[in-house]
Amino acid sequence: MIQFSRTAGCGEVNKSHVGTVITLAGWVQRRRDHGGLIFVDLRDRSGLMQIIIDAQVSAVAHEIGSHIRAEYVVTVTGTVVERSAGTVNVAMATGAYELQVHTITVLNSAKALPFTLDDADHVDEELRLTYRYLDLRRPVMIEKLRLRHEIIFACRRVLHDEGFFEIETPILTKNTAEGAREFLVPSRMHKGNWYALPQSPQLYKQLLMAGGIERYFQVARCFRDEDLRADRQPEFTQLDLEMSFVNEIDIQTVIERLLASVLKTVLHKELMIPLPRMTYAEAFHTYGSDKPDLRYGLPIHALSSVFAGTPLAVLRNSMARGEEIGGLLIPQSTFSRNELDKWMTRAQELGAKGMIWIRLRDVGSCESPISKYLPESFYAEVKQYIPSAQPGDILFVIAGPYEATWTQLGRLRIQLAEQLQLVDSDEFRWLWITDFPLLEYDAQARRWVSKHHPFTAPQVGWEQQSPEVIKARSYDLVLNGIELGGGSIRIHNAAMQSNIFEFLGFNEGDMHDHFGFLLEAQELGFPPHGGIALGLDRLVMLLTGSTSIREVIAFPKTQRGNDPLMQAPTPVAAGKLTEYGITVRRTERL
Ligand code: AMO
Repeated sequence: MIQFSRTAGCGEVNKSHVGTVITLAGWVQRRRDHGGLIFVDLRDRSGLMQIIIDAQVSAVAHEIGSHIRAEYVVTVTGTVVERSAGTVNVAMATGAYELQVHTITVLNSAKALPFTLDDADHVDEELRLTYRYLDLRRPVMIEKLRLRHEIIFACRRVLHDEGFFEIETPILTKNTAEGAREFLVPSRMHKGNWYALPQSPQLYKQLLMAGGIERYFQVARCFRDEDLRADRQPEFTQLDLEMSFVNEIDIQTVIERLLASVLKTVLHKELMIPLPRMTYAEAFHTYGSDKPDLRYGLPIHALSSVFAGTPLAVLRNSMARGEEIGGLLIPQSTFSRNELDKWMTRAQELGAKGMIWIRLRDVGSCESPISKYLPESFYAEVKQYIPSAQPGDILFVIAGPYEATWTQLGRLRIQLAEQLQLVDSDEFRWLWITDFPLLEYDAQARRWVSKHHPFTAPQVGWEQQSPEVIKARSYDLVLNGIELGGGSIRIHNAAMQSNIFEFLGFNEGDMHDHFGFLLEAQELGFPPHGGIALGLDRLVMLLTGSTSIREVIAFPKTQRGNDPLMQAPTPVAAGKLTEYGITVRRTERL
């Protein structure tokens, strides 16, 4: 039987408690022993409260208090008193009060911790993840998980009010060719056969539309066996939704209303909707990316015309090959020669053959390693294409194939903005990117692959177009340079779906093996439909100002895909593998 009954949270103690007897329970954050008086900061989820154990008040409590240590779990009962004026701690929510302890009970002891909680920000992340439960005790982590809960709760409320049903879809599912690499699960009952963990509930949610559900959503766990980064985990959570009888704007509008409501209820911020929209072509041409960060400028400038008559062979030859010249203009740059050399190296690391820098001057020749090839009129010519250019600005110039060059410039733009501290971290810049290409060429596999997924509908006119110009009815939601969500209007017609599969190199047999159920459903009264999925971890990361999604996931994997707490993945006993009919070749390191 529980021997105590908690009557308040440590962080909730307020004026109304003064003079009353309350019972708190929590962890010992800090203990200071002043002989007859022991001060303890007691912590629970709600915050901190100072308790005083006075030998004069209770010798028994004082004796117990003299043995407790950091992270002991205790419960205390005592009287709330106001602190004297000089001892009020304004940094603490309950800093005007203290608890005069009558009784204290140790509920559990704690050995010395592997790291000090106050210092966890400086502790190796692997150690934090090994003892994640200790890490989570920190108020900053509890606050992140609280906000995550509030965000999910607000999403559920909005979607419920918008007429969506929350429906769970299977975790053990079929291996499909949706895009990312899947995690496989062996079947014991069907030896030699495998389930796949869903990389998203994509096909099930479409089948729910075939099932007449009309509006579905799910806080869905997704699994992808891909290289990990700060915003990627092998298992992550999507806010996934699908709607019937809608177009792109209908879906985007629901998301905008949802975001506005979440921001208002959770962060008390107004979101200006509708959000701005930009086509993929414009985003790529201006920012070298399909997820531009609009918190700063530094657009890419097309400079082939400026260099049309250049005597410089590298640029002339590049243009003769049909390549393009692009550049970034850094206003009033104070970069030294040494720094400029470093930027040239960075451009090469990003894949550029080389980079030219030019410091603009309105009189005399511009300063640059290629100054002797630049005409006196160079500044005036640049000014024609970049009216904002000023003497003292530096132009970074790269020549090469359009896609590669613009991608390199886009990445340089991000690095420059970081170095020049152009990013206002408090700002939220939302953006829809629309009109993506339907397909992209995978040079390694030597075939066309879907830019979004193979169920995305093409825009009208696609039958007459060649693969590289077909546009998709898809859209991404971008926040501060991070892809927060993606979705599309889907194909609901079997003939169109088979056609698209053919583009992707599926033969008749593959199509039926992988997607026979979908093609058949499309012949049995499939309604027009579309949807979107938001990366919930990414949303929470950005809204809480975190730098990695690992900060907003209770038990994330490391960059190498390990769970250092449970120590997964692990080898499995040979006997267990036999049950599944699996033998492992131990030639490779496990
Ligand atoms: P997509 O693959 O674009 O679309 O994923 C949607 C969003 O999920 C998030 N996300 C991730 N978050 C963390 N770790 C990962 N490894 C990871 N991968 C993706 C991103 C991304 O924008 N079924 C489609 C959606 C649809 O068409 O409705 C899908 O999954 O924020």
